[in-house]
Amino acid sequence: MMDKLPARLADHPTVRKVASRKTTKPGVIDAAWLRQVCLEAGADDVAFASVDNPELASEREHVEGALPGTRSFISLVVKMNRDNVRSPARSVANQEFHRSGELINEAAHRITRTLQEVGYRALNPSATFPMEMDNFPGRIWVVAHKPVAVAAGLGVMGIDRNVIHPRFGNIILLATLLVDSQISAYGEPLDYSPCLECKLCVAACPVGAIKKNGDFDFVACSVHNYREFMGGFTDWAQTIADSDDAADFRSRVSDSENASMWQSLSFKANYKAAYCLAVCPAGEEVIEPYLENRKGFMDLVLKPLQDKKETLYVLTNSEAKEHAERRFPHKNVKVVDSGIRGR
Ligand code: B12
Ligand code: SF4
Repeated sequence: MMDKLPARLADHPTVRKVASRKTTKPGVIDAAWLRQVCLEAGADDVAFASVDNPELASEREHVEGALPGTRSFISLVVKMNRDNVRSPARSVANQEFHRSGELINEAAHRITRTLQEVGYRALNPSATFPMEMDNFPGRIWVVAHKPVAVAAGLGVMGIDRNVIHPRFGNIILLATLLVDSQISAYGEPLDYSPCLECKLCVAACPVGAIKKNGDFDFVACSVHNYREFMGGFTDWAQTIADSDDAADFRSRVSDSENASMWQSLSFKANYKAAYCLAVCPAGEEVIEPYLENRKGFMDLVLKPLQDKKETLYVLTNSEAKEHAERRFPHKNVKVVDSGIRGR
């Protein structure tokens, strides 16, 4: 039913065409239909949550800001290729993160298009980067995928603070779509955690970001792992500004570090680690080699990452510095600035 329109608008060819066609307003989205749409678009698993879910109260104002009238979340999972993520060759692991990010963003984009075409308002915030950098160093993400996935029943956060899917484990990426309609069935949280509490993630993290009790030092993680993102890039630029001349700059930053920064700026920003995901044996599709031979699994997956000669980035006087120097004396520990002011 249209508003009463002024004659100038009512006579417009577009308006006449639209007024003459029969339209039915879409109702509540059928969960089984939507699940099929998501799987066909490339998701490996999907589940739904309501914006009214009290577990997701933290997301409400943010998603309302992005899509006013959001009623439901669509939570997607895409598996990554396991041995790529596990490889000590960082170029291989990074390529896998980037490609999987493209796949999940493409799937989310297709699903959004389908929803739009049947008459819903929907959007897909970036699964990975870019994000809302005006808010940096605060919350730059539109929606936090982990709590939505947990509330929808796609997994539970393990000791490593990543969501572990009951079948695929945690070598996965997540995405969340927003839609302005209710969905006929919402997921329920799992009644167990797939995390085995084996603590391989604690042993693997080179800067000690993951604590045995499940605490997470996100500054330690972001200073090292995100050396070629946001704050790390700013510190690199500060180092250029602070250097007396080229020779001084080259004494502070190695050729390899400069070339790596160039790669991150030219192609896509590269992570330094993600060893917590790599070593995690949880999940029905992942666990068998670990159950068959736990020592063998550690030699094959954990040890090469621990043995890898690489530079670890830490803040001065930090627990991360102490941990890196004590646990990994064969790695080069480099003190840097976080590049972030006013946290
Ligand atoms: C911010 C962020 C980070 C930050 C903080 C991590 C964190 N635990 O929150 C840093 C830079 C450290 C990071 C690192 C990584 N991330 Co990240 N990250 C995100 C992001 C954008 C939001 C995370 C979030 O929801 N945080 C809020 C709550 C839910 O997290 P939390 O663990 O309960 O709480 C911690 C943080 O809030 C942190 N914190 C508190 N206040 C503040 C303030 C700021 C400004 C920041 C940054 C953090 C922070 O401390 C809390 C206690 O540990 C999401 C993408 C998205 N849009 O959701 C990806 C995401 C969580 N990351 C992901 C991945 C894969 C990684 C890395 C493996 C990156 C890599 N490729 O190397 C590492 C793993 C680190 C780890 N073990 O957690 C995946 C996880 C997939 C999964 N299986 O769950 C996500 C979902 C991206 C995706 N599309 O799949 N990440
Ligand atoms: S590596 Fe072990 S302790 Fe860490 S998240 Fe995976 S199952 Fe849990």
